Amino acid sequence: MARDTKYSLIGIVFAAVLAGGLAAGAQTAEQAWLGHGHFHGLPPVPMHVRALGHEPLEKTAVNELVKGIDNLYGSSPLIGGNSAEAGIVVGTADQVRAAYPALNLPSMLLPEAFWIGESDSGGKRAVVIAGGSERGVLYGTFALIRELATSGWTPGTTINESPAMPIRWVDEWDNPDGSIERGYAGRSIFFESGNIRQDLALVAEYARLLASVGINGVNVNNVNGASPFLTPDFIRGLKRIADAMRPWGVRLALSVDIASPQKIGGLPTFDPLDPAVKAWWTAKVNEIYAQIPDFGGFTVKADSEGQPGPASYGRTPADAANLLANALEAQGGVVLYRAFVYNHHADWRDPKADRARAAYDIFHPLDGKFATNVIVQTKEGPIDFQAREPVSPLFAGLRQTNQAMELEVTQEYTGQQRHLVYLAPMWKQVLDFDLRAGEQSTPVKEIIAGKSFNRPLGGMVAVAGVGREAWLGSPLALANLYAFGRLAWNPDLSPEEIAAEWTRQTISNDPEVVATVTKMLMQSWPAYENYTGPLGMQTLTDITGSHYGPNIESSENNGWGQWHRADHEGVGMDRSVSTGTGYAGQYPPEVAKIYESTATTPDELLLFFHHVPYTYRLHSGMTVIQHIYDSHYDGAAQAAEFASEWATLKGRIDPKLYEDVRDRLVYQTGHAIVWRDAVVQYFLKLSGIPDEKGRAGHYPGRLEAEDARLTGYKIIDVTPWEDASGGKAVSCGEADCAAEWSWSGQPGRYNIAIQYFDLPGGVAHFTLKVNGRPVDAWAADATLPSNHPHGDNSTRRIIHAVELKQGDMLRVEGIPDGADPAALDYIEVSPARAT
Ligand code: GCV
Repeated sequence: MARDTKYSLIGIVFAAVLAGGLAAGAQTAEQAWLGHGHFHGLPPVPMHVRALGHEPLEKTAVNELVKGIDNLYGSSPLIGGNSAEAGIVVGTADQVRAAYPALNLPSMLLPEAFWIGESDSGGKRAVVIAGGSERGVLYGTFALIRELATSGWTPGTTINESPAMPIRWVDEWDNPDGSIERGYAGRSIFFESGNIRQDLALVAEYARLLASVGINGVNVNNVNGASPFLTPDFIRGLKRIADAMRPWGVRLALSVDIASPQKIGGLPTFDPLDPAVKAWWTAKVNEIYAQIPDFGGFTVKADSEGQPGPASYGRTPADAANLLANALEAQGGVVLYRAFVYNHHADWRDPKADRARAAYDIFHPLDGKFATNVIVQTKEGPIDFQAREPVSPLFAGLRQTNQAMELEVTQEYTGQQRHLVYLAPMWKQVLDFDLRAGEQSTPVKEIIAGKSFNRPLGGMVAVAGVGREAWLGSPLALANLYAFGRLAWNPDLSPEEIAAEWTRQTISNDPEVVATVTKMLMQSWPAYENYTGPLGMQTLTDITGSHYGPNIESSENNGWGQWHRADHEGVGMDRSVSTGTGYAGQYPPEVAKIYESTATTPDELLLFFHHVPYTYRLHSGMTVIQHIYDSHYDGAAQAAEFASEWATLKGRIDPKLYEDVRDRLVYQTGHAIVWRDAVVQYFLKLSGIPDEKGRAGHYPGRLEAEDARLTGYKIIDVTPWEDASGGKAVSCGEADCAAEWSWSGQPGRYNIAIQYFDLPGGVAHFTLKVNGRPVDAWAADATLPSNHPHGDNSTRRIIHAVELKQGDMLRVEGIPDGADPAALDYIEVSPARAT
């Protein structure tokens, strides 16, 4: 990949403020980042497009150019013409060479590569897009649109790019009934009620979006429960999805259940070495290719979390992967075999048991045994998309096997799109991590690109989880999908520049808006890590439930193996070779040595690799327990900052977008406090060591519901206890209930926070009254997990600047509805800051 600006003429830079791209209405690719607003700046060259070829992807490229130019400059370009008229020329390298023989194109362009430069024939300047193939033409076109939308075209620029890795796919975990596993944006764009949806307009829009950042494959169905997708009816329906995506060069792939020959094929076995099973898969693959000639291939989850697998017959993952690979080979398909294979009934009493070891233990011995069209797909860390994990050692453990890295765009463990968490900085750390295989430089990005070990295939796959609610449910979450595509294309890009690019195209090109949004995005993952599970403890979320709110002990005393082993004395999992599970020894020696010792393990991963006392001093000089307290207070304060930073954008961006994101950030501020208080009070109780800053366990201005005068409300224990202040709340089993406190502070203006539980299955109503006068009333109408009062649904309402004097009566009235008992945790009264 190369990019150079031949001479430094400052070209036309389009910096005009644009109207918001995230407009309401139909769900389109424009809504995510292809809108580009309306710059109405001056175009760099005459808006006259000369198309040199007419293959389908070239036609798409020209259509996209027309749409992009229209969005940018407010008028459509003219199409056609000859070299004398052309302002933008679009074609394959061969077509460009024939039409512009004097132009100095690179001698070789790979099929997905493109070159963008200028021709100056007869004093007539044109911008030329030349693709290594029609696909390269399309990617080059999107690149030019991006360039125009973000910085404008600088005369003299040439851009010469090719993707870093061939596999750049998204996985969707969509089920036939239209639900989406770990999806947080509504229902499937592909399926409904056991069938393919009639209207596939959204699928085409999605393909546009993906192609615009170079993503070339979509695995459309859940890796769990995949067998129904291979029935003949379903395959005929899948053809329609493939047809809808094909104009953008996005290939369809499928998750398959390795037991399909038995489950839907009527065979008595699914043994990968059985000849009848082989014949079944070959026939099935041929049936698919008859409908979908450019079918991408299969993704497989086997012997994992209850999915059947080759282990049932004493066979290996290589046996299963090669069975499918052989069936696909003649047609050009590939197998993405997931290394997410582990025993979820592990013995938690066994100090040597360790889920983190599983992928390496199972797959490393099979290195070299996989067919050439198999790619082993490994999650970025050894556990499961936690807020922080070390890089999976398997990337260095497979040197004769193609590899892909799996990431999650859908924010399963990272706030489920209700929290702002821009994940590109985390992914970038993983991509850049040098595993030092063979004592050579082997950063993960080069391993998965096939460069380190000279592999023909490899890539990046993201579980995307898009749905029918604005793609990812929350506007700023789309930066993650964008960043995934950009990093899979070029892992050397920085998360900041990607964030700025996305902001410019989606929200505004106003430099202050770009700076503010970029800063917020960049701060969001560290903030989330701080107020959830720092020091490599993993996320500390409810791992047996929603994966959303806090539930610290849910990781312990069960077979799922996400243990952090917190006890009265200390915390962390000993994964050293000398005294622990030996996991650290799975890394190449230079890295293994770093993780083996507490002295060299970086603070942010200390508790992933070591069990230490709470009084252990980190490299930062702070004790572990004080770090736990501080990071949670810091993280919650950082989350509150996002709302303040966003407030500075009022009036500068689309008002609907402004309000939507503002409300989300206010919610996040409150939920970060739920997280902070849960983790802090848990470790305070467990360790018995006070917070040296005096915050843990002391909440000035907090008035507990269980201490109030209650009418109708009954006191309940909340489970887990740390999810409610003091472990208790009040719940209403009557038609209406009230909790009342008398205020004993100094007269003045106060903010009053009401912490309540917003349960699904009903819309409870609350009113705050001061001396009988209503000051606020609201409905508990959010959609949050857990059907009992829990950190998942604990929600904060803040009423600002209420005048109070000593003796005032504060009363919260709750009216339950359906399954929502208007449960209340506490109120907190704090001085209103003078503004
Ligand atoms: C599709 C995690 C998720 C599961 C997911 C699994 C996987 O365990 O919670 O929902 O299943 O990962 O990646 O297969």
